[in-house]
Amino acid sequence: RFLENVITNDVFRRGNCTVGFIDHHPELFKLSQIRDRGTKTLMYLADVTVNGHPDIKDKAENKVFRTPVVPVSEPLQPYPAGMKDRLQQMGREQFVQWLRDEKPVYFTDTTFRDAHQSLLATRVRTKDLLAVAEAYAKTNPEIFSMEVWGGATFDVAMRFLHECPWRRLQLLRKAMPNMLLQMLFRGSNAVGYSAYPENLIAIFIEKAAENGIDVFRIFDSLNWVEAMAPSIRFVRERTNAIAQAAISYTGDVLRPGNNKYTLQYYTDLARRLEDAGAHMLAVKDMAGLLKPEAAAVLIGALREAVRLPVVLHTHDTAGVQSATYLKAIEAGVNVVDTAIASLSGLTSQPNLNSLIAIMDGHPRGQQMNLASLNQHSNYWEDVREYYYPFESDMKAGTAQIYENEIPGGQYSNLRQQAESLGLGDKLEQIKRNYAVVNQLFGDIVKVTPSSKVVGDMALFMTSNQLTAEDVLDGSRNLAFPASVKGFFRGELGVPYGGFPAELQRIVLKGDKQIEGSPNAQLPPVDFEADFAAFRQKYPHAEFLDYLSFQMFPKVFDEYYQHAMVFGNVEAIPTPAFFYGLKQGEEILITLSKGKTIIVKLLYVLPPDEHGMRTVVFELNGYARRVQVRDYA
Ligand code: BTN
Ligand code: 3PY
Ligand code: ZN
Repeated sequence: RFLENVITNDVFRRGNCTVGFIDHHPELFKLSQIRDRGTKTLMYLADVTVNGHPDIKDKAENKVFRTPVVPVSEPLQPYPAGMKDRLQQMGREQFVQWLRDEKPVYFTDTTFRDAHQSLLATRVRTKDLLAVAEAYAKTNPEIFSMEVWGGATFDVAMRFLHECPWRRLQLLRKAMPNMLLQMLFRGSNAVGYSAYPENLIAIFIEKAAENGIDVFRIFDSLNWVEAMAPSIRFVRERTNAIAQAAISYTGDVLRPGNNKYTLQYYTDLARRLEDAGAHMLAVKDMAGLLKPEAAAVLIGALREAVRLPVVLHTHDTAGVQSATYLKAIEAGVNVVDTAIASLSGLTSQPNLNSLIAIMDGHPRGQQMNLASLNQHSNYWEDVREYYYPFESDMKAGTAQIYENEIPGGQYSNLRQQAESLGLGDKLEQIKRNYAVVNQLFGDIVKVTPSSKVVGDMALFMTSNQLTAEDVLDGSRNLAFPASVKGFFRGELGVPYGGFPAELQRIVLKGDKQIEGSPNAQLPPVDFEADFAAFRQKYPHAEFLDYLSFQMFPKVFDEYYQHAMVFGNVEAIPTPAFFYGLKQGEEILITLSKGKTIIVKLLYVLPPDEHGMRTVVFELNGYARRVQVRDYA
């Protein structure tokens, strides 16, 4: 006999439960209330051992992982002064002026955010980041900033890793007190994929700063300054952090005949962002299109147009972006975005370690701890193996990127997306259609979420074998993807140069474009009433969880239910988290400071007549059995 509980419930297990699941099935949660953390952890391990991890499709049965070597750091050795200390000493106005005039070029390290977002589908867990955070902060205080938060990490942490994104930030803040922590912020879309009410944006920024963010990189997917201005203002007015406004780079400023995204376009934008109150200016080359000669011209012009420090971000999809950085450095760029060697290159950022090596002897180089950086790279080389199911199979840089203009993070996910739609053999067609859609849409900036709209449309055209002419043939009455309709309704704002009128008419089918900015339509959140209702429904949750819920209600609901059943799964080592345990395997799990459990898998019994399996563990030397449903 067994008691059914949430993990043995089919609906929950397949992730089909809706927001009302807890209300409708209180009986499923009774059992979990009384379980202690150790037992919850055993439940998790039993389930993943028997049923596999829902996120892992092709598990390599006999894979053996190397044990990553965590670079040493002396726990008692104090943190050397870093950029965070300098910011605090100088205050932000003086700090950015200092940076602007500094001779050496500085580096932002994206390893903890964009690098794994672009190479490993954002799946790197807090535990693996935290393991090296302190050592990194103690040995590499010359780094300008660590990009650790925002972008896709917020929803992926909850959705796939069952982790609290806020806790990740808090833990990294504590481990890296001397470094500037940076996040990627999508303006009025915050860390989501559509607009949120302005008072929610304000509170989100305030709480992000309170919990550790020092540098907000703010962008808008259509380079729409109106959508970025409120975020810049909130950073200035409600925090002591730096508002780094980012211009998303598209096209090619030096292309003959280019009359849309010209040098003038970029310098005008830069001046408007400076006027809107930005402390720093970034060029966000999300697809890696900025060529070396163009970088020299663009960075030079931006340095002249504004008085702000200038940052350059790129993706190495074409394989040649270090050349772009060198030209940008010679044109006066203050900071470039790079990733630790073993998580660099291809759709990620250029290689930090190698760049530092080639800057040795360069007038803008400075002494850095390459030996330490190389140790950290070795650590990540081994940790990266844990995440092998999330690798793309890209082997080398591609010059096709200049034609399709697909952002790095989207490019590495495209094959998987195509395969899941049964279009695995149509990848080349999808990439070509991506460029076709861009032209149909009037040549727009493509970065989250506008890039997703273009991707959805390219997949739609490919699966329905549509040409540009078919799309423009109003008599076909096509069922356009929802994101495409939303785009033409103006839900992401208005692209530079406006919407192509004919296609807009065809897609909207009589529906109207919204007036003004997308979130001007949204009623403000009534925090008092709404938070109270949230607490009723999620009694173990607090205000930061409420912000997670506001961003992603359904994802939060599932995350919460998972936490109720399995507890906090952050502490489980990554191989066990994704692949379960093998018979006889023993692992150590530190549940909290001073509470470490030793878990050994003894054996898994065959399913009984109800499809339930008993999994027998040893927990701190005592035999413990838990029951899970076998879904095979
Ligand atoms: C337990 O571990 O048994 C209780 C779990 C309570 C988890 C809630 S879910 C949302 C919030 N965020 C956390 O990190 N913990 C709480
Ligand atoms: C994001 O918004 O997540 C990005 O990385 C855009 O480039
Ligand atoms: Zn990027």
